[in-house]
Amino acid sequence: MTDQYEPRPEHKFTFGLWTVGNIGRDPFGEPVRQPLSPVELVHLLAEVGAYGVNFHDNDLVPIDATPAERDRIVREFKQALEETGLVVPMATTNLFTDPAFKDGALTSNDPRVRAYALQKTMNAIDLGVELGAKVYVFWGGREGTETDASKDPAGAIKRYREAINFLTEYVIDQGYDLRFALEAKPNEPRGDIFLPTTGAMLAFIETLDHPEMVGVNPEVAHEHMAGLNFVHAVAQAWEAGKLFHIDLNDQAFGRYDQDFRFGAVNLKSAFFLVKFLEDVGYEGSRHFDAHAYRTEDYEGVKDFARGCMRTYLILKEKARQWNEDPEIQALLEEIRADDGSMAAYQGAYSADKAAALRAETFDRVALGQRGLAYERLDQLTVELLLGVR
Ligand code: GCO
Ligand code: MN
Ligand code: MN
Repeated sequence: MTDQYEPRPEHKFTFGLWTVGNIGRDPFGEPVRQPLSPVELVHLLAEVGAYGVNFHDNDLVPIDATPAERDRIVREFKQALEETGLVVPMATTNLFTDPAFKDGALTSNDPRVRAYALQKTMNAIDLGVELGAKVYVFWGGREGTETDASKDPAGAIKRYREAINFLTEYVIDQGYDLRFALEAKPNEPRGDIFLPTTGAMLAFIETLDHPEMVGVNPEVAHEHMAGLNFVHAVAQAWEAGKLFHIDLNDQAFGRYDQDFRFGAVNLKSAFFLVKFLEDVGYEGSRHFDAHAYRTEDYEGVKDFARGCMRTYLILKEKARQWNEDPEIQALLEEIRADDGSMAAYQGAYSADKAAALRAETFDRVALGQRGLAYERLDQLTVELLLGVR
């Protein structure tokens, strides 16, 4: 299937080892796919046309590997990267699988667990940097509670801040070229996770010692689990200069954590997301943090990965059409019309401006009577997406 929707390196499509490597275990059922090694997964990703591969420390190096085993694994992985041309733009730490982290890592009540989590993260940062990562993701999957009897939620934020401050200093101390991206999620695996939305993360970042080194990694599914508009979360992050990374997938509102193929559920919001990223010129990875249905074998996993990228590229083409559609653009021009008569009241406050504004008269009734034609605009969008324009 060679056409304009073939992925190319400049599209910056990346997948985590844990995404195409997902073996289809769920709370009710055993794995349905045999695990593939990191080297095999790199080759699978190269075959489907991905640009890069990301990993948690333990996706690559098992938690109980000896130093010699670690070195062999990293050597073989580097060789696979060289053979395929894949790069590692992002890395992260697994602070959630091991039972030691059952009550969180950086916010655990146990100071030994917090210290171990810091040590594990320093080692994982070293590993990520060794393989070329420029972005380091923090997803606090277990940083939360089932009962608020167990933890002081304000104290937990303080612990989290202290840990991120420690780790930014570590990065500076090592002279690494690495930025952090914080990933919010409202729940799963904890009953409630601290800093549950991208907006909460953005506020938290401003309280850090090195806010300039820290941005966000918003994920479609996570905002949709919370019933929120993902495009708005991404736009706020972008506008704040904080969109360092993005996790693309899909998710029906109000369901369990589904991690579906990008565009599989909410095509229209996927369209506005792609349009936003392309319109503003976002230059980071388009990272798919999703996995194939449990019904699939590895051919199905490839279909899944190809589908994520292909849908992104189709939506990118649709965004171009939308931006060039004369009827849509004429409507937008009408909607955004500005005859300049209010220019004197815009921009920064001044006492004169305020006095002039107070003296102005407005036809409030006429303002309320004006139809805005958003029905037509949305229907044109739907028809364009359905391929009849
Ligand atoms: C999830 C998260 C994770 C993180 C990953 C990288 O819901 O499990 O999205 O997949 O993105 O741990 O930090
Ligand atoms: Mn997720
Ligand atoms: Mn994610």
